Amino acid sequence: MSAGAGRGRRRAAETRAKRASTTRVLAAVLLGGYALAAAGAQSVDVRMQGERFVPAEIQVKAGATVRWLNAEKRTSHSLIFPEEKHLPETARLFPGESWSRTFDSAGRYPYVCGPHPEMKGVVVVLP
Ligand SMILES: [Cu+2]
Repeated sequence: MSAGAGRGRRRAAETRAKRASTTRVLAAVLLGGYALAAAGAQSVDVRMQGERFVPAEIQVKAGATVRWLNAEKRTSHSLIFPEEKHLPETARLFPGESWSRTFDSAGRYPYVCGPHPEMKGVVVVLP
């Protein structure tokens, strides 16, 4: 074995170490960016499926947007927030349609489906 080959192996090992540390930095940057995006504009989906809201209860942070997506084959649904009398019932959501609401204030926001009042859900908004 020559001295040159030994230096070559050391260089290769150094390159591998640098690549690994670059990967770690990139991963940290990507994860950090993702966490910031989640904190800034959290977006959560609730599916309307099998005449149920899935999940029926969700917890989000203030400022989050919740999107209800009708994932049925043929049934339409709507949303009513009975404790907020000033809010009208939403339009009927047909399969594939969705409706979104942004929750700016902490609290409990129960809701039901207009045509199927046994379909109930709640959005818990944390400060
Ligand atoms: Cu319904």
